[in-house]
This record gives sequence, structure tokens and C-alpha cells, in this order.
Amino acid sequence: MSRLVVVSNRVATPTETKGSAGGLAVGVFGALKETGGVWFGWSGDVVTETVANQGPKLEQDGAVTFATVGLPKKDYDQYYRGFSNAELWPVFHYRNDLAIYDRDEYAGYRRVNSWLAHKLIKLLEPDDIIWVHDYHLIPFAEALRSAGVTNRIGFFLHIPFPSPQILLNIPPHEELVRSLCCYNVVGFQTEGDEFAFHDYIRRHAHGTVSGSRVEAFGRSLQTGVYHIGVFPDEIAEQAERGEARQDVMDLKQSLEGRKLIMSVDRLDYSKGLVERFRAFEHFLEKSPEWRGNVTLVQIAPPTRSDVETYQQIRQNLEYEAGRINGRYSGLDYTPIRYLNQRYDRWKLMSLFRESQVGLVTPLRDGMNLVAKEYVAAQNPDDPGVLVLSQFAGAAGEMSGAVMVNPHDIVGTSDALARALAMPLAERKERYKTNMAALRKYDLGAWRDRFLTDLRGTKLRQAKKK
Ligand code: ADQ
Repeated sequence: MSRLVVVSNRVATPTETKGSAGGLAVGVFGALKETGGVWFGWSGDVVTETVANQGPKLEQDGAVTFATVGLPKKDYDQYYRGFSNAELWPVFHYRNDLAIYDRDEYAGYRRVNSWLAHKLIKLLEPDDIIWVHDYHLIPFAEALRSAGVTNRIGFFLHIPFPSPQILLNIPPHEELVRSLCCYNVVGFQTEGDEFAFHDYIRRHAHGTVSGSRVEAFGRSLQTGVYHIGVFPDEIAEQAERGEARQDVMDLKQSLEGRKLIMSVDRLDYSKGLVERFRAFEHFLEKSPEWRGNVTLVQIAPPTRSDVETYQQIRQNLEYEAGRINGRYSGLDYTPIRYLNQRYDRWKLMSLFRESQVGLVTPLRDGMNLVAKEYVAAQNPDDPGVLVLSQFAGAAGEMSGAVMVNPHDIVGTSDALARALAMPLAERKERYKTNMAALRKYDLGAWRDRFLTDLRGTKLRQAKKK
């Protein structure tokens, strides 16, 4: 079988692929190990131009080569902090109000994609299949094609693809979609995302769509929906193993028999944290019997803290947590425990297992793996309830969740009341439904389906005249 080359903005470290960090790294590494290959991308370091030009740095782990490059400050600012995270991320999450478009940053985004592509070319073999991940790297295939690379190249978008009316807000929207059309396969998280892409192709690119086949900008490509998932058994095992560990026992003891609501997210405005805190506040206001009897633990490690909107969300959230705690705390009771740090995976999974409710309420999310991890971590004999936003990609699969519109503060507060009071038989039924979906769409199925489709595509057709 041909070698696999994975390209992503950040490359997992060899340690992360051994299961200590996210499941995604483990899943992708599994595919790389099977065929042998390369994982290529940014190391996460900001370096001088001289050092950047010396890369990629190669690290071997069995049949897998980790190939990483550092980015000079200007490239980091324009490609990563600028166009990727201050323009593409907000608009793709329907937050045009937070987007900042800057032509120089866009030029930097394309320049870095092209520079990275040229770094990779030296490592490529004629038979390799190349799998590119996420919004940072939309023009990557186009850069490879311009340099004469004819290998099969696939792209998976981890975040939502916005409807055309939203996408049109990005001034170079057409160039971005044209770049996407240079891939052989473009994968989305949900049917809605694929539909939005097709809609743009038909209405704004004068292209055609027939089933999953797209013809536009003189290119022909295939699109598909690949629901990303988790490995549920591995999570259940981690959750169970962590139960008896000291930290988890300490938390349990400190709750003094109170019910626990768990939320875990990167600190990002797309995750709906402020709305969630307000819904919890409304719940305490309307249900005095629960005051002192339920705690919301929100774990949210800061990310992208050098992008201004991320500093603002952090301040807002600290203010909201302080205000609500000021209102409802007692001498021995803090309603919201808000923790800004990363935790080991087993610890998060065990906390999920200890809790009665998983509150996952993003305003917009490609999939949301936390929702899936929450379900997988439950004790089948006494499962907690997932309260899930209808705007998470996961909502399409997890029909056993209590669904909410996160903008509806009262509705979310009612859902909390319902989840906390839910009888065991209903909890078990909902857990069973969700687990069936988790098994159907696990991480292995996601990876294998995408790679099978990519391997099955005909080698790139010559550009039509
Ligand atoms: P994210 O926006 O990062 O991912 P999500 O899918 O929820 O969102 O994944 C977050 C991961 O980080 C989970 O595995 C979670 O356990 C872990 N995590 C979160 N907080 C943590 C903490 N404090 N300590 C340790 N680990 C923590 C993007 C898209 C999503 C899409 C995924 C995968 O935005 O929509 O589901 O990619 O495609």
C-alpha cells in the first residue's frame, strides 16, 4: 500500500501519539504506522528565519517520520495568528463580527502555505498519498500542484463550512474555494457543511455538483462527509481506571454529595461559555432547592491568547463566574468552579464519569469531541446525561442527548433541570442510543473511510482547457 503523508498545522509529538493527549493524534498516528509515512507541519516554535530555512527537523519513530519546521515571527503573525485565527476561524464559526481581514496577512497565509509545500516536496515519493488537515492549509494542494506534484491529495475540514452568505464576507472567498478544488477529496464533518460547499459551487463558482462529484474552476473533485469520532472503549477504560485515583477521590469528597455538572472546552468564543454560565445562573435563580446542591465545574484552558478576541472572552468569563459566584456562594459552597488549565486525559474522563450532567453548548462547532468523550466515559449502570447544543456537529448523531439552543438561556436552564432529575431508566436508554452512534462513527471508521475514498480517486486529471 502506498505511504501516507499527513500534513497539519501542528504535528503531535511522538509522546502525544502514545495516548497521553487527544485521541485524534492517536488515530492519525495509527494510520501512519500501518503504511509507514510522514507527519509534516509546524513545530509550534517561533524561530529566526535562518533556523526556519534549515528545517524540516526529522524524528523517526518506527516507520513514521515526524517532520517539523519552526515559523519566523512574521509568518506566525500573518499566517497563524492573523488570517487563520482572526479571519477564517471567526467567519467559519459564523462570527463575522469578530473577523479582521488584512490583505498583508492573507498574502502571508498563502506565502507560508507555499513555503511549507516546498519544504514537504523534498520528502515526497511518487506513490505517496497526502492527507491535509484544516483551515490553516486550504491553499496547500494548490501550491503542491503548481510545483508539479500529481499525487493524490485529500483535505479534511475540522471546523464548520459556512453557508455562502457568510463565506462571502471573506474578501478572497473565491480564491479559497478555488484552492479547495485543487484537492482530489474534500471531507466535511456534517452533511450541512458539505451542502454549504456545494451551494457555493453552484451559485457562486458557476460549477456543477452531481452527487459527491464537483466540477469547478476547471477541476474535478470528490466531496464527502466523514463524522469524526473517538475510540469509546479506550475512553471507558481510562475513565474507569482514574476513578480510584487520589485527585478524583479528592474532588468527589469536596463535593460533599452535591451533584456535578461537567464542562470542558478550549477557551474560545465559539464554545458558548458565557451563555452557559448565564443558563446555570438562571437555573439557580429559578430552582432554589438546587442552590448549594449542584456544582458546575468548567475546565477551559486558554488558547490563542495573543489574539485580542481571546483576551476579551477570558475577561468576560472571569467576570461572569465571579458575579454568579458572588450571588450564590455560601461559606462552604461555590456554584461555579472555573479552572483555566489542561488536565491529563484520564483525569478528564474520570471526572466525566463522576458527573451527573455533561453540559456541552457551543454556539457553533465542527463536531465537538468532548460531547462524545463524555458519553463514552459514563458508567453504563448509572450514566450521566449529555446536554448538547444543536449547533455542534455531534448533534446530528447523538440523538440520545437533551438538545438545546445555547442562545436560549431559559431553555438551557430547563434542560439542566430535566437532566438532573432524569430517572435511571431514561438515562440508560439515552446512553444506549448515544453509544450506538459512537460505535458506528468511531475514530477508526472516520480515518479508514476518508483514506479509502482518497486511495480510490483516479490520479489527478489534467486541468481542463
Ligand atoms: P476543538 O475546537 O479543539 O477541535 P473538540 O472537538 O471538543 O474541540 O476537541 C477538544 C479536545 O481537547 C478534546 O479531546 C478534549 O478532551 C481536549 N481538551 C479540552 N480541554 C482540555 C483540557 N483542559 N485538558 C486536556 N484536554 C482538553 C476542532 C473543532 C471541533 C472538532 C475537532 C476534531 O473545533 O469541532 O470536533 O477539531 O475534528
